[in-house]
Amino acid sequence: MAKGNQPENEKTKKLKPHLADATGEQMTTDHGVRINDDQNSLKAGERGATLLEDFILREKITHFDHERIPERIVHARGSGAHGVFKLYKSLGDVTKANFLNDTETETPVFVRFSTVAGSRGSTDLARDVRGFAVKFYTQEGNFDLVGNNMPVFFIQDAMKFPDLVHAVKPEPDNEMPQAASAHDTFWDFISLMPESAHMIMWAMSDRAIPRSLRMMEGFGVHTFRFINEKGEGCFVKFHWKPLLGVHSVAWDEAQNISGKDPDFHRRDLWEAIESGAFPEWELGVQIVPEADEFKFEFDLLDPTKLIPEELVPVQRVGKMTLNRNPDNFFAETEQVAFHVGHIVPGIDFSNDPLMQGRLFSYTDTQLIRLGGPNFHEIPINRPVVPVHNNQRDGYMRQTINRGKTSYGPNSLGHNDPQQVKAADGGFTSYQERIDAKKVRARSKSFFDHFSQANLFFNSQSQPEKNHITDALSFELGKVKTVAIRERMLGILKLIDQKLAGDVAFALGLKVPEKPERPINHSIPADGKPEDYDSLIVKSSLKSSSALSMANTIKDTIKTRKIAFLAADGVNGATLNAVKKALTAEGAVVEVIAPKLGELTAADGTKIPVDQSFLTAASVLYDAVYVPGGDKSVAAIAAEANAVHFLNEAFKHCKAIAADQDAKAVLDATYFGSAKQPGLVIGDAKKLIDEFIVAIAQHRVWEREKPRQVPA
Ligand code: HDD
Repeated sequence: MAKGNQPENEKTKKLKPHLADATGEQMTTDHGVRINDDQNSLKAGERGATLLEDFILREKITHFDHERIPERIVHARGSGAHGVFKLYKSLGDVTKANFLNDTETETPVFVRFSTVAGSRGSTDLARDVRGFAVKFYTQEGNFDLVGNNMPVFFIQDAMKFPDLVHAVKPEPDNEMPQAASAHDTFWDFISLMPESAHMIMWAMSDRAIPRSLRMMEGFGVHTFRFINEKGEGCFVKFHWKPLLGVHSVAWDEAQNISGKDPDFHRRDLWEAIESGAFPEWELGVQIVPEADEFKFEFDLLDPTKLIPEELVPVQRVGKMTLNRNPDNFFAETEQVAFHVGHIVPGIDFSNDPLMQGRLFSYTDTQLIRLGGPNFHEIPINRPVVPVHNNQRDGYMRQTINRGKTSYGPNSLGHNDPQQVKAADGGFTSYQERIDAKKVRARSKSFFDHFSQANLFFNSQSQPEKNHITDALSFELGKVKTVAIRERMLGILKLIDQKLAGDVAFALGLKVPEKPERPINHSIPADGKPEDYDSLIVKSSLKSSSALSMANTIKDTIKTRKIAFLAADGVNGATLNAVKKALTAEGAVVEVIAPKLGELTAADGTKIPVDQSFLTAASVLYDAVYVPGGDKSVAAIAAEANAVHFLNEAFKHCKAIAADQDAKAVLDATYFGSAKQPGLVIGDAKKLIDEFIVAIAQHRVWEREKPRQVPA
């Protein structure tokens, strides 16, 4: 079952009995009768009517009619992969969870990445939060870490989740726009929901348009609890840190990719795994002792807050490697059912009100999505350890339970299955003391909505700040109701005056002197509105370097896609030398030419062509190289699509390299061949070295400064 270099593990072995290969098999009906003809329906005579008795036709069409299941209400668009998790060091002092103690075992995982708002067939490059859900198949049962690529959330209480989702989904009268938050209902809701201010900064940042799913961070978002063998608890935040760094595309690029290849992220993940370039993340934990629960300026239970890494460092404790693509998208990626409530001994919930509400939602949604209470029996959802309990029956039950007893206690069946002592690994909840009044209210410690939004904005590099300003100007520019735009400017003013001013300028509006007080529905109808000014706390920490992608890893070109623009007469020696050097560093090179087939180099050698200018586009690559060779250079310089390719690559701040004698191609572009950052012109060795450094920088965002470019 292992494909190429994609290894087996305990979970993949368990999936084996469910695999079906169509190699040399005879065709049968679903009841096992061998089929003689499944191309012609049964008719009364050759030209006659089709007969109702044709059970082969009926079965085939009926199955087809029922092929679709309800898509996820959120996170419908997703891509999955199998892998393993290996612990570096034991966390035994804080948690008894076996997979976080044992450094020998490899724990199988299945991961599903997703966008949130779009439908199942929507584009990968929507400006959106990305889901980052990991199912650990541990020896003590499944642990699902159902997180996102952003560490905070829009709302503080799960009660508001349906409102948030209704607001961001396409508007109900005309079902527009698809997979986009740039519309009135979303910003109407956000402008009335000041607690979303911090998350909005993340969602308007480049984090919402990742270069690759392999280049995103992941976060458990909520504060969880760890429990050790002694029953002692502490708080924990989970992180995933990608070993390729955190990188994004430009917004203009994202919009183009959505047309050129809406499956861009899915394809990128699939191809990386198929080629053996397995994506890797380190698992990080921020541990907070219980005694420190109240030592922060924010409430640990508030999901709109993060713990700055300057205050509590992230300890990297293990590594996840995704090393196998699913065999069947529907059976695995579509049917996988994640649940925040799937925890194992040693891990527990906190009282974060968003988390508590999620605990109900995830089982409930699988019941409707996967058709009943037996979704845990679908192969991808089964734990690697056996399941025994007195749950029975229901739609699509697969286990054939034997014996008379399906209740406990019982004497007829030896009282099996038996409960397990805590000392032997039986799950027990953390014994938190609760002595409180039942209230529908929110803690005042949740009321500071702006300090971390401000901290996030302050922590960004200038290009990142520009992108946030542009994103807000774009999104609010698509909002038709001026009052909503103005209300949002009022919110932005509380985050950063200059940001509000710049967005107001783009919208042709003024920042309101006295911002409208956003309605806050967390206040009960008979309660007093919040004192708005008291919400504006300033964080003592002015900036946090982990929040800026400018500080990420920039020393590798592994898996980067580089386009070579060439035509007949190309200098084959330089083309091959540059290709060899880049691929040796782990990059992927594609030769793009006026037509498919082969190129004839100046020395007569043949060079295979990977794409033509018709099938390729610059937005699908990380960098471009133009090799020399008189005839090839003349052809590329005269090829409008090639010039457009380079112009776009330049606009999107990508590294561009050209041989000394290929300058004529650069001179045909709007940016020319004058010396500037990220533009490498030279010969062989020097060109290669400088080009590799430039690609590893990911983007030359500084190039945007003049911000006046065509293409
Ligand atoms: Fe959720 C799916 C992440 C809040 C209700 N959520 C879903 C998925 C991810 C998240 C990654 C996709 C899982 C997959 O790939 O199958 N959700 C989050 C995060 C949240 C969050 C990080 C806040 C910290 N979610 C949240 C709330 C509720 C839900 C407050 C409801 C009260 N989420 C759902 C759901 C989904 C879901 C409706 C849709 C499909 C599914 O569960 O299986 O139940």
